[in-house]
Amino acid sequence: MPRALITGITGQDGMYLAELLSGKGYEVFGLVRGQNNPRAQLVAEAVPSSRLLSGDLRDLPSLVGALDIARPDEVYNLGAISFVGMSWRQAELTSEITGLGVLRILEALRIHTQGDMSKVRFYQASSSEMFGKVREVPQNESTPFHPRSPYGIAKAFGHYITVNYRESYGAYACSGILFNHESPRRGQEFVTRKVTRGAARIALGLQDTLFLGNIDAYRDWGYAGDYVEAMWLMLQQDEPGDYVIATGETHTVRDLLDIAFHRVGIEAWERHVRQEPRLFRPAEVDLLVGDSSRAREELGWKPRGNFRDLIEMMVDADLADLARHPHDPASAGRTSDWEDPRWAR
Ligand code: GDR
Repeated sequence: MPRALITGITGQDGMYLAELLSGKGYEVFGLVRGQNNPRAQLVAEAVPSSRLLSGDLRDLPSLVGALDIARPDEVYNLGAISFVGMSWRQAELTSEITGLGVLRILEALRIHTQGDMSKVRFYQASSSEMFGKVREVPQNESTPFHPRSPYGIAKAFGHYITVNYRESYGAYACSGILFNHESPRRGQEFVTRKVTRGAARIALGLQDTLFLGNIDAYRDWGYAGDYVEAMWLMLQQDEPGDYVIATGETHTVRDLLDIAFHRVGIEAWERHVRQEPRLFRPAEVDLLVGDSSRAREELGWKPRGNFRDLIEMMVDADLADLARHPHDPASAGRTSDWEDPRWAR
């Protein structure tokens, strides 16, 4: 039975990956941060056979300990502070976890394998945010990076340190440069889920207005369930490498609004949406669209479904969820603290 350790198992991707691997017969271990992490229960429900180990990407001994217990064949490093908007507010913490955390888990692996880093396969969750300011369209594995947020900069460090451990120590280490990927499990701070949740709440009369930032940004949005499959495929190749994972289609936040509001029977979303300067980012990534030819050719990977299906699925899931839990505090549509205008100074 192959064994895998997933950092960030409590996040959207961690949960889909845990389900995928356990369905393939893996023994799945997950690293969980903090005492009594409330999201651990969600993982236990989704993948009852998974085993959760305490550890933190800020704490090297805990990482070595988790590796010694899990004795994995594959390690997937998905743990990060992943919300770009927040990374300006907590730039140091983002660098510490999203950036230096990658070095720590690689170093823990070097200790655990006693230097033979080819023995355990390693996946690093790199991001299209590393491309940042548009240099070329579409973006592929050789497009230069120009990150525009502390998050993107931390991810660029993680990417390069992964490449460096491959080149320095012969690590079997892959970096997946994933473009945006969404699902009903997406956190409500991200724009797709904020919009699908907001449209559903407005249609049900639970909310009247949705506050957004820049709705002219273009993103290449795919389905998270497809993207975790690409992570696994990368680690099944003879040689490790870096791959862009994307749909190749790009849409604006406006397109997202069109589809989500249409799904709930509202055509004039403009009446319900207000753009607020406090929700604009200090530096924006205007246009992302990925060229995943390498993954398609070498891994045989391709995305299923399209953008409209994805957004409609998310709206339907939010409507169903709100019908079950209309008073769920997590769905109260409150302004989160990162949106507080005092941060904008
Ligand atoms: P992103 O995702 O930053 O691309 O990173 P997000 O959904 O947060 O933003 C996408 C675009 O929407 C614009 N936007 C808003 N975004 C949010 N969150 N809230 C708003 O109110 C809002 N209004 C407009 C943003 O400015 C941006 O242009 C995601 C994350 O999952 C990263 O961890 C991952 O690495 C990349 O995708 C690939």
